[in-house]
Amino acid sequence: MADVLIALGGNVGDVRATFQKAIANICGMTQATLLARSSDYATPPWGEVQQARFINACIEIETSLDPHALLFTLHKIEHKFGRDRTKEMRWGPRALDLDLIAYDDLSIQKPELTLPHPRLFERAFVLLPLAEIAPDRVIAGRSVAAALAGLSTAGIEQLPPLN
Ligand code: A4P
Ligand code: MG
Repeated sequence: MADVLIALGGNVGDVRATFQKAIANICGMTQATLLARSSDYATPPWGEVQQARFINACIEIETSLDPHALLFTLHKIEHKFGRDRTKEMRWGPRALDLDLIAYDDLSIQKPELTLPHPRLFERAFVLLPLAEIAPDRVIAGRSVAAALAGLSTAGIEQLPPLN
């Protein structure tokens, strides 16, 4: 079994409801156990594109799927919840983005799958939810909490749980 961290993001539609359903789908479709789920966070948009604020969260799962099969399944779930990669721009608005952050301590350097996620350490919108569930996890030689300490979390708001 592998211990896997997944980041969720979105800024189109009812993102928090999408997350709930997407997490159930991730566990069902990857035969995974949900080990931890962060709060949802409202986050200022990162990148060049002018767009609505995002909701972000992170989960930790245990699965026996290999990393490529897992990413393939995550893409299927993105599509199921309204994401159409042919009609969107890089770093632009989307209903659901599922990024593989870490898969055990595995290192992969391919365009279709880079592990750990190559932009993890630039992104407070990933590290802040991750620090809630796995502050001591060491990724690429750095603990999540230490990596977060070097970034600004300005404008990021932790949201109360949904009823
Ligand atoms: N890929 C390679 N490695 C991975 C991995 N570890 N996990 C490949 C997931 N995918 C990986 O991904 C492009 C390609 O990367 C895929 O075909 C996959 O095989 P994508 O999700 O289609 O592209 P993207 O999402 O436009 O690019 P990227 O770099 O993942 O950007 P983001 O950050 O996901 O962009 N601001 C806030 N506050 N919160 C956000 O969630 N998200 C974005 C979207 C922009 N600004 C944001 C947020
Ligand atoms: Mg992505």
